[in-house]
Amino acid sequence: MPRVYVAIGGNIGEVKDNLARAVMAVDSLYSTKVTGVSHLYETAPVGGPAGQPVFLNGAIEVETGLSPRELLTALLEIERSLGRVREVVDGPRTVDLDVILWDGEIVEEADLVIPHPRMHKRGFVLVPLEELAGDSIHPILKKSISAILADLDDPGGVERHKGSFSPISELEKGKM
Ligand code: PH2
Ligand code: MG
Ligand code: MG
Repeated sequence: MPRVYVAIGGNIGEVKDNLARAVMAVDSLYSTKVTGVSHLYETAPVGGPAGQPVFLNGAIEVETGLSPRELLTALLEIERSLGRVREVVDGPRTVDLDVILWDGEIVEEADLVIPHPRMHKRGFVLVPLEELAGDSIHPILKKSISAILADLDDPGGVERHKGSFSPISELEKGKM
């Protein structure tokens, strides 16, 4: 099955709980397993309204039999179920789930572009992604994730979150 990477983030409400719920919801999708979860990072907002709260960002690795379009639709539904309301571009959100890499594939449709068109410029995507997929090659830039991150002038205020984040092992232990 294809190996897919999804960036996760949010900056309003109980962000960590919502991210954990989102990861579990992805794991529950038809024909889909979450096979890796990065640490979380506290990241300075990029774009959007001035003064919006700091984000928590992370990345997950997913194996799925769904198509890119089916996964996108499912992720948008999970965002909605966790209370996401789209008001301001790049503005505050409870949860954002973005498909960033799909094996070595390139998808270019109006509302679905993979690799994610801005991922290579964003420390808040690359730092957690590197934990899971440092050696994966970006199919357009033909560079590894680690090399793209190393070439980024300024990852822009990305600090490792001190608390633990292990939604899937918690799930397997029956705690959540
Ligand atoms: N997402 C955005 C815009 N800006 N900034 C941070 N730090 N983290 C994000 O996840 C983020 C952002 C659009 O999706
Ligand atoms: Mg996003
Ligand atoms: Mg999004």
